[in-house]
Amino acid sequence: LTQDELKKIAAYKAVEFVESGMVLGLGTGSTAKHAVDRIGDLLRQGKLTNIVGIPTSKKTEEQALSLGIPLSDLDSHPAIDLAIDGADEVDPHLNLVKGRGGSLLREKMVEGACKKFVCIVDESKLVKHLGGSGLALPVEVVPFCWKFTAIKLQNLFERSGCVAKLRNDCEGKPFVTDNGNYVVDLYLKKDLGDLQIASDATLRIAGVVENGMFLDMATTVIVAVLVLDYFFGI
Ligand code: DER
Repeated sequence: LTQDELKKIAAYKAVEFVESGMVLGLGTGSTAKHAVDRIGDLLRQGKLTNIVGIPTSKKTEEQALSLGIPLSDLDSHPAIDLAIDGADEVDPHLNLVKGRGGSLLREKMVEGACKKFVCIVDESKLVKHLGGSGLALPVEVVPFCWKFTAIKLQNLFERSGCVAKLRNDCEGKPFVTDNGNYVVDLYLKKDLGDLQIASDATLRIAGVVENGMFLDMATTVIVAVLVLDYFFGI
């Protein structure tokens, strides 16, 4: 089984939570893509009806439109029944790091409005502590004086050996989110300690829009694990 097949297994399992008539938060990323595809299939087969999707990115909006999933937004549907989305890291308390795909603001708005948020991952995303894997902890910032904001973020987590870097796109220009903002990625050498204190501290920096720490938001995490049976010749 490839990693993508594991992602697909987790995604299809999550879609079993979907019932006709639901308002659904549609996640972003390579794992959530499988869930959105599956929802489109079930709608086309008539096994699901009367679904409204609230996309968490322009990319997911395009995918859902191409599948014929009826779409709306938070203004029209402020209460969402169920969101299905991936994550970059999951700790044992179901706290998440998200945003390496750059959609963290709309994801956090949508998933914060859900009664149930099912997070879907392959086992490579499981960590003991958030931010400790040495991979990026994304923070969405306004483009205005982003360097000033990045230095404030770096100093905030100095004790964790933080290095703040502006995320660039494939052409070496600053990556721009669906909301016209930049992303500063924080690379930490030690875990963040109290996550809520860390998260709140970033949001007190005026140029910060949102961070990629999704604390106490996932109600369920589905992990696709490859179990290899070792048969020893006797
Ligand atoms: O950017 C995001 O928040 C994505 O959901 C990301 O966290 C998971 O993306 P993946 O399913 O492609 O690994």
